[in-house]
Amino acid sequence: MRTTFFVFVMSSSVSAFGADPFADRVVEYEPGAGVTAPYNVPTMALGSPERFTGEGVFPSAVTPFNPPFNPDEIVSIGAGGWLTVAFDEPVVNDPLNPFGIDLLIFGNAFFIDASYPDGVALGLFGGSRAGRVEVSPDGNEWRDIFGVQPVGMFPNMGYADITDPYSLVAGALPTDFTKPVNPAFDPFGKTYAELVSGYAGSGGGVGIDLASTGFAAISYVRISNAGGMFSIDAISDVAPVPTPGVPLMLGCAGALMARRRRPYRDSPRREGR
Ligand SMILES: [Ca+2]
Ligand SMILES: [Ca+2]
Ligand SMILES: [Ca+2]
Repeated sequence: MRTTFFVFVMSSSVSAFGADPFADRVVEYEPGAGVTAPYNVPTMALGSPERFTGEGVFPSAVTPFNPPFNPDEIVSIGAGGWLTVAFDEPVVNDPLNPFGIDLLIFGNAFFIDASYPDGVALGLFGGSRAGRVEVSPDGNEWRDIFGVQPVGMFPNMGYADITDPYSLVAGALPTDFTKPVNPAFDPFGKTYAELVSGYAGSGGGVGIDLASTGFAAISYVRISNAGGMFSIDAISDVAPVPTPGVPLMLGCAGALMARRRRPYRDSPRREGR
């Protein structure tokens, strides 16, 4: 029971204190085969995913048909390469997270357009096939996320109010990069308007559920690649959906307690149980 309460208060601390939900530090980077400058800067995987790309080249909004591609936005990982990033605030396996998804990885996959330039999703291009995602609470003990590729469904979407999938201007309504797309949503054969509706305000991303790892929370993510090449834009911590009826003050008090304990950040030897 104590674990359950802890999970709740840690997740509340994120929203209560407005902590940055995105990966904060690069721990290790091995570019792998075929990765050259300028796509070899690992800090490009930190911070928020991109909403607008191609500045100075072909400025355009990030949509599931138009992924981020500028070298000051993404970092590439080739065969034999890996990238390890760390979060300042632990990413919690929170039962209040939508669809059980705790972590989102934003890459450079995109939909092939069956009806250019209308934006009808035919298939996915540029997803990883030999990628691997591992997580760790302390940077020492690692566990695999099985059955997940680091780059793939769902391609990134920067704005929720764009009607042109190749828009040259930004939208006015930003999507939420801490909200996963419903994994049950099937994008194929959908029009762009249906895709926007299916994303339901989410910015996309590959959804990771920490439940299978047995870790209550993690602070490290390692993305590796055994073949081909893909790029990473960002990694984010999913925001829990507030439970109606839970008094705000309970969440705040719990968050203060959780911050005081700081069990994962300052106790590297303590492993998730
Ligand atoms: Ca940009
Ligand atoms: Ca979960
Ligand atoms: Ca980025």
